[in-house]
Order: sequence, then structure tokens, then C-alpha cells
Amino acid sequence: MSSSSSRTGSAHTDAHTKQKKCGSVSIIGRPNVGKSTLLNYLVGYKLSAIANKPQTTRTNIRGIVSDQLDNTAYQIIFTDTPGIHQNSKNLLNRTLNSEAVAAVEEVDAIIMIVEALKWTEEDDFVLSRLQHTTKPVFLLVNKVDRIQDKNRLFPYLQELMQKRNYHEIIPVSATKGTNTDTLIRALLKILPQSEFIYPEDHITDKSVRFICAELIREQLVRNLHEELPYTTAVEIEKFEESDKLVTIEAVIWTDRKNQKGIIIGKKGETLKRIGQAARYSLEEFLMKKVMLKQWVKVEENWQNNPRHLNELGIISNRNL
Ligand SMILES: Nc1nc2c(ncn2[C@@H]2O[C@H](COP(=O)(O)OP(=O)(O)OP(=O)(O)O)[C@@H](O)[C@H]2O)c(=O)[nH]1
Ligand SMILES: [Mg+2]
Repeated sequence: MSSSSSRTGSAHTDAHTKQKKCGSVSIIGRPNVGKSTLLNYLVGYKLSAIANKPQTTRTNIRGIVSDQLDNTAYQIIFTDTPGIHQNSKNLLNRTLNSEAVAAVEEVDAIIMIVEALKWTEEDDFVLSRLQHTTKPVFLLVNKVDRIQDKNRLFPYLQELMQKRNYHEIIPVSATKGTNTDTLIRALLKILPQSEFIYPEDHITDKSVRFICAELIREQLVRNLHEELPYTTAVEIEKFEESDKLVTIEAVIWTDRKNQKGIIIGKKGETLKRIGQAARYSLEEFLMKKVMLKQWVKVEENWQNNPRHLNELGIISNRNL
């Protein structure tokens, strides 16, 4: 598990399988619509941070699904992207947008996600970024589990059909997995016949360290309020794996001294809570006991420092 993360128990192709398909699909949309939730559901592992706050995802993350459906063995490389947003104040924000936009080129299809019954100006903005693409765009209308009266969906879907010539519009629930098989079936119709690119047990192109840093950052985003999480970043300084235990040392970077105090909290309580929750998801991902040590360090203005963004893996993956 050094250069990329893999899982045991892959989908082997057998003699009855008629064809093999492989392709790449980008998942885009405004912040908070459920892009990372969908990626994690499809891959079956938590690779990408999820939180009920905009701009949780900061860099493109590939999740690889190798499976079979209707006599087709397939490998789909999904790219989860940062939410496309209209505020591009600092280098970090601008990087988030360009990552997302870069992800719509050189793919076989694009998934645009919106929320059921909630179309906003930012959705229009996302749509405008897709104006010139010739790739099939699948519109997923997510969070349908929240809609009690499903009859309300039908006119909404009809309204969406007027906005663009989508390849297909599919109502889904990324948390429950509703209609994700319909999505895979629809994608398989347009994906090319091809050998797989990655070994069948690979689930992401990111390193185990990167995913671990994301899982810790997820807890920062969840446990801290308002603006604070966006001025923090996580770096794994040490990752040591033995038979039964993984020892992880992580630095939480923040850009102001007073924020360090907020992250640590009264008598260290906030940091402890973050650490406990992070350890739980790290253990689930690594399938081993985890010993997690965390430090909080201050570097002013790291969000505008290309070297730092690069070190944190935020701008190093433009060519993915
Ligand atoms: N009820 C419901 N909630 C969902 C669903 N999908 C996602 N959510 C919630 O929506 C919030 C945002 O989900 P994310 O997956 O982080 O959204 P995102 O589009 O990746 O957001 P950014 O990375 O900030 O662009 C989280 O609280 C999720 O639990 C769904 O199908 N149903
Ligand atoms: Mg996300």
C-alpha cells in the first residue's frame, strides 16, 4: 500500500464475462451537493472527506471501481473534484476551481450533481463551465431521500431538462446508494471497450498517507466552526506500519496564532475530540489499530504559498 491504496477481494473477470470496459468519469458540481459522498459510496471506502460545509474537498481524488454488471467487466475511474464556486479570493480558492475545471477534460463522461429541488445560481455557474464540452453529461439529482413527496420531483426534473441537453438525468441518493446501479448501467453504455488501466484491487491513485491526512482534515472541518477549517491543512509527518498497529504523526497547519488555541481548545479538549474521531475512521480505513499523535503549527498565509500548497498535495496533481 505504498504508492496507491488497494483493497483485498477484487472483482475478477471470469469465463462468462463477454466484454471489458474501462473509462474515466469526472464528478463535478457546486459545493456541498454530495460529490464526495457519491465517490465513497461507489468505491465502497471512505477516500474523500465529507462534511456538511462547502469546500470540503480541496483536490481531485480518483476512486477506482472494478466490478461486473450484465456480463460486462468494468473499471471506472471516478474523479471527485472540489466544489465549483464563484468566490476566488486567494490562491487556494482559485486552485480549487481550476482543479475542478481541469477534471472535465480528457474524460469519457461527466457527472454533474445537483440537489433535489434546490437549483441555485452556483449550479448555473457550473453549467456555464460545461458549455463547450462535447462529452456526455449525466445529471444526478441527489439527496432524493430527503424529499417526502416524490411527486414534487417530476416537474423539477422536467425543468432541469430545459437547461441543457443532458445525456441522462438520474435521481439518486448518494448516502443510501439509491439508483447507483442505474448510473453504472448508463455509464457502461457509453464507456469504451478497453483493458483495465489499474490492477483490479486498486481503489485510488492517492497514497495511503494522503487519504489519512484527508480523514483527519475531515474531522477538523466537522468539529470547528465557520471559516476556521478552511485555513487549516493536515500533513502526515510519520507513518509507521507494523503487524497490528499503525503509528501516525500529523501536523495541523493553521495560519494564525489565535487559531492554534481554538483548534486545541480548553484543556486540549477540541483537539482530543478531533483526534478520537479521526482515529476511528483511520482504523476503519487501514483495518488496523492506530496510534495518532497530532501537533498544531502556525504558518502565516499558507493558503497563498504555492510551495506549501504543493507540499500538502493540493496543487501537485494538476495532471491527473
Ligand atoms: N440526505 C442526504 N444527504 C447527503 C446525500 N449526499 C450527501 N449528503 C450530505 O451532504 C453534505 C455534503 O456532502 P459532500 O459529499 O461533502 O459534498 P461535496 O459535494 O463533496 O462538497 P464539497 O467537497 O464541499 O464540494 C454532507 O453532510 C453529506 O452527508 C444524500 O444522498 N442524502
Ligand atoms: Mg467533496
